[in-house]
Amino acid sequence: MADYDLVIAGGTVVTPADMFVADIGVADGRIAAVGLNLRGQRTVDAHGLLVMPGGVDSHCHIEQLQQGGGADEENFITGSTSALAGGTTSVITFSTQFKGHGILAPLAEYRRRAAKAMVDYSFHQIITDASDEVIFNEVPRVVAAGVRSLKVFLTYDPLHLDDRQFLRVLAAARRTGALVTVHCENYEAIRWRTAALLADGKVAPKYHAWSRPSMIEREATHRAIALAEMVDQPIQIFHVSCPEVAEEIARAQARGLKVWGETCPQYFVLSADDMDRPGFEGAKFMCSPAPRDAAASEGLWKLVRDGVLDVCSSDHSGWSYDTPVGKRVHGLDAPFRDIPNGVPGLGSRLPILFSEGVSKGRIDPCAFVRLVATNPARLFGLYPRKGTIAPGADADLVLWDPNRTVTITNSLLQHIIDYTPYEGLEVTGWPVSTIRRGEVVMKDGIVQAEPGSGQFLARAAYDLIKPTGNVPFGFDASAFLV
Ligand code: DUC
Ligand code: ZN
Ligand code: ZN
Repeated sequence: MADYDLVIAGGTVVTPADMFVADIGVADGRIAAVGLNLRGQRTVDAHGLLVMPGGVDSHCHIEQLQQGGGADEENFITGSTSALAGGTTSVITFSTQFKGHGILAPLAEYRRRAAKAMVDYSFHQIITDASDEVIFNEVPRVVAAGVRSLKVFLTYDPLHLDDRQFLRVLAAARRTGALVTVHCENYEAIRWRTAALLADGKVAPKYHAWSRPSMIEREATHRAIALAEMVDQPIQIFHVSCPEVAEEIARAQARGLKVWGETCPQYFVLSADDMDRPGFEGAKFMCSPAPRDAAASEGLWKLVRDGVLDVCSSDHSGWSYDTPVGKRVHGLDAPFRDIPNGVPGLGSRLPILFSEGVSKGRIDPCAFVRLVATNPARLFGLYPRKGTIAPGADADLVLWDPNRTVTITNSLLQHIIDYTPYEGLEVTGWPVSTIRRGEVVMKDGIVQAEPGSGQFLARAAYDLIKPTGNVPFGFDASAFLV
């Protein structure tokens, strides 16, 4: 008699801590047992494959509402398809705010759009205008609804916050028990350098990197950490591009601060030179912070191994290359300043990291699992439901062929964006099948999942992001509504 709805048989199970050959028994969409000789109504043969937790992509932009109406090209159906094709089963995307407006109405509209998803999903709430109404009334309501992370930009028009506004967001997060995630680049320094570059006629995509060298990211990271330390508010630094930025995080961690660092595949395999292609082609590689160079990429791996950077998300932010709404929205002669930033990466995240990390011997499979699934799940309050293989966890799994060599082409990634910056990149290691809550939703590249079958992941309060209790002079300024 069958004890389980589904058994994944004979694979090498990779947990955050261990690797062993075992069967996984699934009942009611959850892992019910990890053992030997399990019997299920259905069996998936995993001999010769790795069986890993489904990826958790804690930073991706899907169908994000845009100023002036509309939304990002990548929608929740195509975004889910790409994620599942690449072995990712949960995402955290962004509900945004437009200056002068609140956050409740866009969140309601965003939830309506996300209801089509086939991956499980949660949101970060972007704050672009730290008004009294938003900070004192709306943030507590949004956090109570399970959106337990706020995102701020220290640069970008019209998104960026000045230091005073950033402090108000940090304080609101401390009062409500939310994490703050931060895009760290110095707004004024980028504007100043950009003006000089344009005055000198340096307008091509490659000058995007020139406009925002690494010290611009390092300075903002240092400042974000200092202000968060003063408020005693845990933060995650988004998309760290190079070691000198990560070293700011390492110093904070050594002082016992709750500061975490995220990086992304683009910082391991792209460089500033990619933007120096003929004509407009360089726009395909344009994201912020800018990719640096090979030495920076290699240096990031050491910081991953040391645990300073413990999450690798995609920062999927797709803008098609050949459509009028994407990279060329302001024309093929647009100066770098006016070209939308971002690269697609939902479906390529796991293959690139596995190949560059595990196949090339830089990290072991357990470290890979921690980087792409366990650590993001823990940091964002989804663990142990997500991010691990253990009884009681959702049966979100990816069956992985560690020996399969694939040359990445855009069509394999199944996103709506018409290009990938990784076209032609050879990777070793590829997802064979993806299982979401016990349902096989991808097999051999074919995604079959009902639109709307993804679940909203409301995130309750959790200990990891509690403040440390250390405030300067013992005075907790966040207790005052200023
Ligand atoms: N940088 C961001 O901060 N967000 C999306 C895309 C990008 O390049
Ligand atoms: Zn960012
Ligand atoms: Zn982003």
